[in-house]
Amino acid sequence: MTQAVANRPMTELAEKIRAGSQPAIARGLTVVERRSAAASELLADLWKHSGHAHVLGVTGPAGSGKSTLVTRMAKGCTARGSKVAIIAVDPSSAYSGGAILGDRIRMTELAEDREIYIRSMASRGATGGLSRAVLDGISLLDAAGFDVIILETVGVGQAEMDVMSVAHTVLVVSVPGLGDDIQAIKAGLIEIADIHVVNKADRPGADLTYKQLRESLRLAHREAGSWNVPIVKCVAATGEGVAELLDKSEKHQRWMKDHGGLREVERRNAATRIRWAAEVLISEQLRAGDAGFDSAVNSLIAREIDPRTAADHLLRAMTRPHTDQKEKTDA
Ligand SMILES: Nc1nc2c(ncn2[C@@H]2O[C@H](COP(=O)(O)OP(=O)(O)O)[C@@H](O)[C@H]2O)c(=O)[nH]1
Ligand SMILES: [Mg+2]
Repeated sequence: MTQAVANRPMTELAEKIRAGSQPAIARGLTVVERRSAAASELLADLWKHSGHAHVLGVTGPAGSGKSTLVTRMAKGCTARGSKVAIIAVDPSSAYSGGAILGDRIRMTELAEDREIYIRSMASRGATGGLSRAVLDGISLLDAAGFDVIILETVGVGQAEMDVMSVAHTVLVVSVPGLGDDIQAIKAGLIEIADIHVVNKADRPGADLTYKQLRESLRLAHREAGSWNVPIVKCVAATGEGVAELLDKSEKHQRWMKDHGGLREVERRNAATRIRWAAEVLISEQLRAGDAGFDSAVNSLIAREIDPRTAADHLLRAMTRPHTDQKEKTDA
């Protein structure tokens, strides 16, 4: 299958993705996950057709009910007329064999909902690889015409933070009864939340968690005119509070649009992508085994030069105008 996908012209695949074909979307996401040259080609075709979807990030500790909540939200968005895609960035993602898969009724509901597309992306390789694959996955789904893309991540690690930085609206999920501290604060998530969710509000201690969150928001520094972060109590298991959550999310989306927030996220996203693409281009050139690189390696081992200076010299040599461009090598 790898070969078949790799040999097919990416332009053709991109067209099918844009037409919304689910098999094509699935194939495209696999290409993107493999981080091959074909992935760059595919993204080059899709990029100009993206930029329309609203990206919702949902993060919080494992077991807080994120997948359950995301399922409810996705169905709610669909009922409000949006096409929804879900990307779960979680190796233990409930969509691929945990709670929700075990919960036949809800999974069946989702599976029959052709408006909702679900994909899990787990980190197999490098940390950077995962966040890049997820960002490209978002662009792909965006170009495929999904109006809302919901990202589920466990709120730990740099990769998850990178992923959350591209979300237009970030929901941080807390639950009562995980000790005195609010998990969001412990995990350093308080400042990235646009909306706080106290899930499992059917459990004792939900009011306390709510109050603690409210207090920490009150104490947090807030610039004048900035978004007033709401706290919403939910019972994802029954769907209670989810409509309010979607209302707040829509309100945030409008606020972002009116206050230049969307543009800011787009700028950050674009800057990240250019930086990443440049890194790939540079390292492709550096590993080409040319004489300059080999001699820099030797100088470094001989302690004649330090790594940063060596890299600086190589980059300068690389960007000299008369330097021949090397042929693009496949990753
Ligand atoms: N009591 C209660 N349990 C919930 C609620 N939402 C989710 N759960 C349960 O919490 C467990 C973890 O849910 P899951 O959605 O997989 O959490 P995730 O790891 O954050 O994605 C599952 O057994 C859910 O059925 C809720 O609102 N109340
Ligand atoms: Mg989950």
